[in-house]
Amino acid sequence: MIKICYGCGVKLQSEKEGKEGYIPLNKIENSSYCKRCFQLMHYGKTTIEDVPKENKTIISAVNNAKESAVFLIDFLNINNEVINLFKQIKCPKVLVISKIDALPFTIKQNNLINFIKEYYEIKDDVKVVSSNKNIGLDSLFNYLYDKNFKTVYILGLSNSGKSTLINKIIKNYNINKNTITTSKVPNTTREFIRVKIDDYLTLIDTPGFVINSLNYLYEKKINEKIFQMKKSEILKIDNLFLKFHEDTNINLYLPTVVNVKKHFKEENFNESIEIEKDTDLVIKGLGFICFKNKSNISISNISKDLIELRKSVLK
Ligand SMILES: Nc1nc2c(ncn2[C@@H]2O[C@H](COP(=O)(O)OP(=O)(O)OP(=O)(O)O)[C@@H](O)[C@H]2O)c(=O)[nH]1
Ligand SMILES: [Mg+2]
Repeated sequence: MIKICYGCGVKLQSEKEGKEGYIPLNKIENSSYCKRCFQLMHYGKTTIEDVPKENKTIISAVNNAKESAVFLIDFLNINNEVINLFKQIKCPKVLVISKIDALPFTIKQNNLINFIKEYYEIKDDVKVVSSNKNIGLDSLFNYLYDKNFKTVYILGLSNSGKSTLINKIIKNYNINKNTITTSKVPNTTREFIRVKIDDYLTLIDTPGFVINSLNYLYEKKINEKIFQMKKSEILKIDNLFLKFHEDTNINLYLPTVVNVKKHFKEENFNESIEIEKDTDLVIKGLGFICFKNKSNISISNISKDLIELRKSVLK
């Protein structure tokens, strides 16, 4: 009989140690989790090989199923590439801003929703949740019933909080308390995992989409930092450098783990960018910087395809 790992959705196997789904032969009878999920749950890391599913494989599976979808997006990962993935989903769907507990106090939820709808031209509904703080879950749950979403694919970038959301819904609304593996490691969920919540609703956990990004993870409240940069000054953001060619006020929105300070040594700057006033410089997988004034900057240690410019979310 084929047994599936409850934590990540792959077929359990005892032949190839170091590969997906491995579980020692003597454990396969009594355990519902592969070695990788066991390691992730207990140690937060794994030695098992990681091969992410391709985005287009996930998208076509969802589109062929003709069911419905919840697409999670978190504040620091709102960018064109993720929105384009959302737009490629061709079934009834809702965009849900996850980890809303981490939103800085200065950003108002309703303004953010309106911004996303307008700027990215989203016709579908946009909602918010925090699985950690139990915010918006009843509202989302009722929404799925009202809209007649019965089999719902939970989609989003890796680490957007899909499995955590499903576990929270299981905890709140279902008597079966088995949990799916969640972790700080990207691509935790490997296959589609069907979770029957009740006679009406089934949620399907999915492997996260992967895009070219810096892959910072955050669980705590996002840091908002304000800097006044003078002409010729350099700002160091972890390993990235930004050189300012005129006086500029900026607000940075970054995970708390990211170190930001002025830097007093010249670097090799390879790219220049002109930025209009009230524009966000989005650095994929890291966060964004809102430029209050028209500016000209040079960047170092970051490739241009990790960067997007957009009208500021603060406006
Ligand atoms: N602050 C905050 N962190 C969250 C929330 N939900 C999830 N996280 C964190 O985000 C990280 C990723 O969560 P997962 O649920 O494993 O994400 P996923 O989308 O299933 O990731 P993959 O399976 O890799 O695609 C974990 O460290 C969670 O603790 C939330 O509501 N608030
Ligand atoms: Mg997952």
